[in-house]
Amino acid sequence: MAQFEGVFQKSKLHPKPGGLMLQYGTAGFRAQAKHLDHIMFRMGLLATLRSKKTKSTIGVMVTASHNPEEDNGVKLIDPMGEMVAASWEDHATQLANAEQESLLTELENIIEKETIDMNEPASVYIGKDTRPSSGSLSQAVVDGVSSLGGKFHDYGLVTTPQLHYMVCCRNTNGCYGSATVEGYYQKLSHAFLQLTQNAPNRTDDQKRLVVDGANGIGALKMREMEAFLRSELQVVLSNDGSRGKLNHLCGADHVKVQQKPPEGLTMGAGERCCSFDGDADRIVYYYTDSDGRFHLQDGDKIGTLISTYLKELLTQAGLDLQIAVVQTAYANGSSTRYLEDVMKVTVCCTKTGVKHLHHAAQQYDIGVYFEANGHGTVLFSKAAQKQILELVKDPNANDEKKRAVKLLDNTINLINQTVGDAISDMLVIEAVLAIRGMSVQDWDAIYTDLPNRQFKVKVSDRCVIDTTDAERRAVTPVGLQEAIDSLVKKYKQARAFVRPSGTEDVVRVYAEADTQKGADSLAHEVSLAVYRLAGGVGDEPNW
Ligand code: G16
Repeated sequence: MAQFEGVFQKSKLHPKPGGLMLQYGTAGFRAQAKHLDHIMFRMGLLATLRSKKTKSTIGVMVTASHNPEEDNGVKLIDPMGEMVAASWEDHATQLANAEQESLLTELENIIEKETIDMNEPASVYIGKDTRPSSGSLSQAVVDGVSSLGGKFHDYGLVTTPQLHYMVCCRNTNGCYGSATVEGYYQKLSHAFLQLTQNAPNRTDDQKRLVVDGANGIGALKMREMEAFLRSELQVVLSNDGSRGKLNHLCGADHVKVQQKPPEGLTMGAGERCCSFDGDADRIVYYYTDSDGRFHLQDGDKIGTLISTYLKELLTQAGLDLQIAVVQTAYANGSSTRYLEDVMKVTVCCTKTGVKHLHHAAQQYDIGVYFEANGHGTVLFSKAAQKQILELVKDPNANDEKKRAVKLLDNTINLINQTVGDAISDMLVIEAVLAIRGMSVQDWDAIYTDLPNRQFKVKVSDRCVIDTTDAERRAVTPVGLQEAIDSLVKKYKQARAFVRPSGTEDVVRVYAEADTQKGADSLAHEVSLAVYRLAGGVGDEPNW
C-alpha cells in the first residue's frame, strides 16, 4: 500500500460522504453536482488504471449532458473513442462506492483482477461542459490522475464528442485526425465544403439554419466553427448561453420529449431549425408549417435520411456492402416499418444507451445507429472503408461511380465515428439535404410518425423494474407487464413499454397509438400502472 500513499493523502481532499451509493448508469455517473466530488477523483484513478491496462490514452468527460444545470456527471472514453468497456463499469461502481477507509483495497482489487502493470505510463485526456460545477469537478479528476502518477491533458471546455474524437486521434497517432479543437474543425469543415460543392447554386435561404445551442457548450463551439464553414452554412444561433439556463426549456431533449419548439428561438414558418443537447452529442431537427403545426425530425428520421443517402451512393458506386440501422425500443413504429418494408435494410433493436447501439452497429459493413432522441452516428467497418478508398483511386471507374465514391469518402470524413456528435450530424444532414436537393419538408414526408408520448414517473426505487427483449417488456414487478398488455389492447396500432432511466431518478414511459389522444391516454394509463405496481411516490401521475 506504500505506493498508494499519494492517493491516500489526496483522497482526503475528496472524501466520500458515508453511505452514499451511486450506480454507473446509461452514460456514466450522474447526480446532483454536490454529490460528485469523490466520484470525479475516483474516476481519475480508474481512467489512469484503464490507461495503464490498455497502454493507450483514456478520456474523462465531466458533463451531465441533457440533465438540469444543477446535476453533473462523468463519461469515460476508451481508446478508439468509444464508451468505456462494459466490464469496467463494474469496477467504476465498486470504486465509486467504496467507503473512504476501503478505497485503497478496492483500487488494489482492480489492479489484481485486471493484472495491471503499475510501471506502465498513463495518459488521460480531460474535458468539461459549461456547468458552473464542472470546473472544480474536473480538477478532482486531475487530482485522481496525478495522485497515481498519470499524465493528463486538460482540454477545458469541449463538447463530449470532441473529447471522444481527441482520444481516437491520439491513439491512432493522428490517422483519425489531429487531436486539437482546430484539427476537429478543419477535418469536418473540409469534408463539408467538399460535399456541398456537389450542390451548387444554393440560395442563402437554403444555407440558413436556426440552431438552438441549449445554452451549453455546443453553442460556444458552433461559434468557433462558423468561420471554417465559409458561409456554406449560415447559422443563426439561439440559446447561446449568454442569458438562459442550460437545457432549461430548450435543447434536444426538451424538444423531443415535449414535442414543441424551444423557448428563446424565433422560427419563421417552414424554416429549418435544430437543437443540440447540453454536451452536444445529440441533435433533433424541426419546423412549423404555415398552419403553425410543429413537425419534428428526430433520431429515427435522421437515421432514415442518412441510410437512404448512403444506400443510394452504394448502388451508384456499385459497391456490395451491407448496411443496417440500429434503433432502440423508442424508435417510432413507422420508422421501423419504412426501413424494413420500403428501404429493405436490416434493422436491429438494442437497449437504450449509445454503448449498446455502437456495438451492434460494429457488426455490419455500414452500421447507422440513432436513438429516437437524436443520439447517433454511422460506423464504417475497416473493410468497407478500404473498398471505398480503393474505388476512389480506381482510374477505370466511370463518372457516376467516381462521383458516388467521392461523396462516400467525404461523408466518412464528415462523420464522427467515435460517438453521436450534434455538430458532425448537423453537417452531414445539411450536406445530404443540399446534395439531394431536399427541403426539410421533403425530408419530413419520407414517412409519417405514429403519434407518441413519453412520461416520467417517480418511484421510491426504480431498480424494482427489470426489463427484457431490448427493454420492450417488463419482467418485474409482478403484474406490470400484464397490466401494460391489457392497456395496449384498448388502442389501435398501439405499443407501450416502461424502463428505469439510467441518467435520472425516474421511470420512463413510452406509448404510441393511431391518434395523439390515444397515445396520450395510453401513456397516462401505463404511468398509473407503474405508480401503483412499482412503488410510485408523490401525487398520482396526471396530464
Ligand atoms: C444518455 C445516453 C443516451 C440515452 C440517454 C437517456 O444521453 O448517452 O444513450 O438515450 O442518456 O438515457 P436514460 O433513458 O437511461 O435516462 P445524454 O445525452 O444525456 O448523455
